[in-house]
Amino acid sequence: MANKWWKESVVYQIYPRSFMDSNGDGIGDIPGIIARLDYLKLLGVDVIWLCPVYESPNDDNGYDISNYQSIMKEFGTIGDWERLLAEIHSRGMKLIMDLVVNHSSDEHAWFAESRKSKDNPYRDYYIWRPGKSGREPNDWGSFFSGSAWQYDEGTDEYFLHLFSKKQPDLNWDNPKLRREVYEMMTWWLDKGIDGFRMDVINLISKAPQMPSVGDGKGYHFGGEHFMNGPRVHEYLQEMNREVLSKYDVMTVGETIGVTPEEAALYVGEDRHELNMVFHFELMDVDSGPRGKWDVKPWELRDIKRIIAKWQTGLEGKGWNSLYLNNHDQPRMLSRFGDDTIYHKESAKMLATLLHTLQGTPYIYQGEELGMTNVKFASIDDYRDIETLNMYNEYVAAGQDVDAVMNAIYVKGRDNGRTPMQWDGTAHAGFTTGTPWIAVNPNYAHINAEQAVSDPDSIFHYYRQLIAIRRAHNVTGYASFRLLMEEDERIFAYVRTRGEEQLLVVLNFFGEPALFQLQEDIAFGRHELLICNYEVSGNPDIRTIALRPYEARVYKLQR
Ligand code: ISL
Ligand code: CA
Repeated sequence: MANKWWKESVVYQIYPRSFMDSNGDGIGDIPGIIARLDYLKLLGVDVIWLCPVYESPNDDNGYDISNYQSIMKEFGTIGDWERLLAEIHSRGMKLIMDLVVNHSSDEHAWFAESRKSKDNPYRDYYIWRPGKSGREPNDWGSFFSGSAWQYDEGTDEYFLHLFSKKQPDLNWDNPKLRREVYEMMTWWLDKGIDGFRMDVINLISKAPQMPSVGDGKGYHFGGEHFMNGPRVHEYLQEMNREVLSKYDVMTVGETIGVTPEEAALYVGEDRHELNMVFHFELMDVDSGPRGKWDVKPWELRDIKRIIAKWQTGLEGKGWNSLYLNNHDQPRMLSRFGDDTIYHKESAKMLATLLHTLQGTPYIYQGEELGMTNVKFASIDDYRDIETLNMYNEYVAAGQDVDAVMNAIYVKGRDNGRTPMQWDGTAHAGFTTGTPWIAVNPNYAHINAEQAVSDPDSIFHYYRQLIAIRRAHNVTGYASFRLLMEEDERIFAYVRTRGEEQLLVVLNFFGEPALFQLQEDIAFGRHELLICNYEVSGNPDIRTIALRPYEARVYKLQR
């Protein structure tokens, strides 16, 4: 596969609202980020992905944009943003911005025009339909509960919103809308940014007939009619031709419900669309048949199967993105590791997985400290619209409140949105005021100040992993082969590129486990690159007695 800078980068995701507050209003902001850039430089990341910082009424924390070319007042000014970009670049890092163009805010000027009349020039910037027998045009449900349609009295029609009713979907079938989006992207690129993360970009093309999907009762997930829709590749190729191809930038698309085969159509190196996509298969591994709130325990064999499928499925075709959590997901350590007894060991084990696969790793803020899920006592302490809407819907339908709260503890998006834990002082040093969402009470011992001062911390282990990636090209580019496929406790694999090989062995549980190589692989000399425990000599790496959550990476010389 061709060498590219974005294949050799490690990305750090910032959720600005929760990163660092500089002025005591309880809301993270751009000057706060600037003040912490040296921390990110010390960590060693190459690229910063900034979640939306645009003007927004914050129905969905900035994913509802009312002006794409201005900065949210709480976060600062365009001058602050320009300084941020310059400070990032002066440290040799890059900046990618969030592009949210499946929908805008209902407070965007386009929508204010669009709803005025059926013949307004902006009418077709959004998706309007008349009702059917006094009801919504179809039975699609919104990702955030209820119908995906909202009735608007002014013109007696409904508009589509796959997310909240303050996030009307843009109509990509309208060439004028597409032109506006490309001009806006160009405006940011000309300011010198290094790429985009594209929010739910595989939802932009809706099947024109927009048929109902259910049995006549309630609302249903209509994904088959808007995921990877009929014209999505046409639009992305146009965007690439008109905009992206003119710059040396990276792109990563968030794509709900894609398989490796579909992903290859977005990221295939000969397709001129995107560089990588975020898939959701791993994030669905602990969801039951009724979706994300229908929590079931994950199984290591499923995790192995999914990762192996994506590693081999895109091999030689396109590039993988690697993530174990983000601002929409529970904390990886609470979900896939052990956030109590083996806090440090399991966080390092998961980090080893993230950084030794083919693809570009994404670290979500606080992950490098081992930040964990949170359990707020009351629903009033939660802020996320998805969580609050679900709670109201389920409780109104008579579900047990404790069961609903438990689902929130395991899957709620606010788990990943509590403020960054900088030190052991009040509110974890995030703000001198009252934070917009409470800090996780464990900040007294889990915080950046502690981590930076402790050479054995998770933070310094991440630094080591990033340094290894930089020193050994094999870690990013090599091909993947799963070992001990059926084993229920150990995740082991070999990565190969030319004469270079890596052996990665991970114990995914809190009990000892025995790695025994069954496959026919000739090991030559071996060198231990990293381990989350002390290791004293291991002449034969065909058999390794692993301690709880032990992770080892060997470099093999054939
Ligand atoms: O994971 C999810 C499925 O329940 C959702 O939390 C999430 O909405 C989905 O992954 C799409 O995410 C993106 O678009 C949303 C925004 O709320 C998320 O923060 C964003 O990452 C709408 O813009
Ligand atoms: Ca602030």
